[in-house]
Amino acid sequence: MVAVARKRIPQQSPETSTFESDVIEGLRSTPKSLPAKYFYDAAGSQLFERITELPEYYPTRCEISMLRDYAADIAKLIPQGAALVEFGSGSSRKARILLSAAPKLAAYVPVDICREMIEQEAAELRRDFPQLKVLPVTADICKPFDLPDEAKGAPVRVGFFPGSTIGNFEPHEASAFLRNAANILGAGATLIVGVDLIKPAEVLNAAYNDKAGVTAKFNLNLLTRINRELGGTFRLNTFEHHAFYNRERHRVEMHLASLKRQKVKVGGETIDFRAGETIHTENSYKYSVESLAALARGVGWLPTGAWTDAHRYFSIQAFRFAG
Ligand code: AVI
Repeated sequence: MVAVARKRIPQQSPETSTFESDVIEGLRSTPKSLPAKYFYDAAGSQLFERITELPEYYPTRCEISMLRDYAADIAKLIPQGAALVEFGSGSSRKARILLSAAPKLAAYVPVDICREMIEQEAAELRRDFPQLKVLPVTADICKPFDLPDEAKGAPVRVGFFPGSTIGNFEPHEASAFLRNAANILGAGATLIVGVDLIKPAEVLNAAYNDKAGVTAKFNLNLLTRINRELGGTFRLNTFEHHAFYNRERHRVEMHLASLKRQKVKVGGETIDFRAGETIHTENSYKYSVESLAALARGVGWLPTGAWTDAHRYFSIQAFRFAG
């Protein structure tokens, strides 16, 4: 028998109680949903790393080779003495390409919610780029946060938001993110964004339904996390990964479908599932160069450059904020 952890509210950290209330709220809604941000516990982050190496998952490979191919052009948008601010920096792997191409940069500000990761990454960057000031900030990139004084004092700031993470936001959230970035970076700023493009459904469906089943594991890991952290009773073999391109809404949707009628307990609540009922776990919006430019224009960012690969699978787009 599986031991089910009891709900112990007084011992919970604020993060756990937000996770718990978000999960309960999502599972009580019709249709059921869970926020995609909760995919990224330690196991989920490792699974995502494996996704980026899958033959079917083109975005990471495409973006990295574009950053390498167009580094010199992109670096022209980074003026002397500028501070590069990366939103959701993680491993800074992509920023390193820009840092090497733009030696006139004065500072690099990696911003991420995970303090441990950016502090460790910052130490390595200081070693590899000894002339660069590396000024990590721990913050939620969707909320207002303060830049370090040295970055505020730079003649101009350049934002960097690669990985098509913007595609995991609802369009109104993407627009709120762009507005927040403008407020943080200030007048005269440039923003460089990596965005996955609208393309034939077969390519998208294959990218989110890989043959090795890694994306399925990544999706199902959310239930493992709920079981472990919230004492949930999800049986993983009774749920199945579903991912498909929704042409009308220009997004890949991921769901977890219950294979049978069942009850699941989470944090003292009992959730009923019909056979075939799904939990909507992620949207990955795909844009055209024009549709992202329209969204950005709406909050004051003017398009100043756009690069795509030969297949037009992925784009890197640059914007300027006049203020
Ligand atoms: C992180 N994000 C841009 C990925 C995407 O493609 O939307 C997350 C992902 N989900 C399934 N595969 C990858």
